[in-house]
Amino acid sequence: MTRFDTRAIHAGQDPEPTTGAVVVPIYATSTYAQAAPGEHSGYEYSRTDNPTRTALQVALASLEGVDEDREGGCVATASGMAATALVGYLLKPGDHILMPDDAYGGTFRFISQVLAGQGIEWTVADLTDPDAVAAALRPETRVVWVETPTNPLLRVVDIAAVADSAHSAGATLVVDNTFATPYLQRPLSLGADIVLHSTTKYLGGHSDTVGGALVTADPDLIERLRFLQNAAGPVPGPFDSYLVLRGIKTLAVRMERHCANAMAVAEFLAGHDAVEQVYYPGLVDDPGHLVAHRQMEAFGGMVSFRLSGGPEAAIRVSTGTELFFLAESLGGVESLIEVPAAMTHLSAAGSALEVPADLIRLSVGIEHPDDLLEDLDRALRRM
Ligand code: P1T
Repeated sequence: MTRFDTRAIHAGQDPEPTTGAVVVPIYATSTYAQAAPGEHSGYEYSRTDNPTRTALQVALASLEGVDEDREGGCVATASGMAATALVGYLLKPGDHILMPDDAYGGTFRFISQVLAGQGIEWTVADLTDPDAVAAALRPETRVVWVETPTNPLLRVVDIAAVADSAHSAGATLVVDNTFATPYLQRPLSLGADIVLHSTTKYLGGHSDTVGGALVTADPDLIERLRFLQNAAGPVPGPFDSYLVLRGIKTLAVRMERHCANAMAVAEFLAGHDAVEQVYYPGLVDDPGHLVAHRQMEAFGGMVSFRLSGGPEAAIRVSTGTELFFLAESLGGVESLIEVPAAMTHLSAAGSALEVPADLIRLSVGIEHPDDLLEDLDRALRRM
């Protein structure tokens, strides 16, 4: 098997056989002509399969360590939440999901407000604590849901340890790998059963599309997920599939710069008088540092922090930067700043996943690091 950076450019992306085009074409077609009823090229209808989407799925599976040598595969979806919804379709009333106490607000909203309404039980635990995981598992637990690093507190969960607990309880381990990307962390190799992505983020990488994906090495599970993808229909169109595939080609080089810039930003903030606390697993005194060091190649591009001045100061700083745009989402080449309690995690208000009102989250982009530090410094001075 070739190396990661090479597979990002080549897996599923052979030249197009008719013309030799080196870029996978955008197959803008809903249907495919058949020679006789049922006699087709392998493609019959684009909800079921589309060649641009197939290329993306093969590439993503390969990056998560599933290729020709391993069974399983990938289903690409219309958004990260559509991928979450497909996991939800695996469950039935009475089943239980164990959730982390820090996770993307939309994931919490879907589980607590949509799946719960269909009779699926859920509870929350600190998944960074192996004893808390063991205590929270029930005979009905079907899914243990891990995000690592978590959104927005950048907590690090020991995937291999939680995989052992989940499997001993007969549960499936789902790992949301959006923040780390397969370049930094490959959960299937640590025991996860399903990896979930919002490809909207680092995989797409340019804040120009919304998408998601599930990857598994389990042949039965991928068959079931493919059935659900086709039956429920939350598929990405060919143009969106193309954008994510194009983004993936540069994932390795972008992630190097995201990680280096985020480390510079985290160190700068940790030494700043106006900053009370910095959350970044790359800092040696961060509680997640050792596990992150073991299970990740580097520490990612997300940094969160709290100011000594409280929520008003957080609002002033988040509206005071020029290069960091005040916006939801993450993982694009441009830097973003946001206040999760008022934006991405509003739906977690009043719940066990509520985030501190004065927390600021940064998605550190790939601009020149000195410009980013100067931008933050100016905003912190003004507060
Ligand atoms: O936005 P969508 O592509 O549907 O992905 C949902 C999702 C899933 N998992 C994680 C860890 C996420 O961060 C997200 C989306 N998050 C944001 C939009 C955000 O700003 O945090």
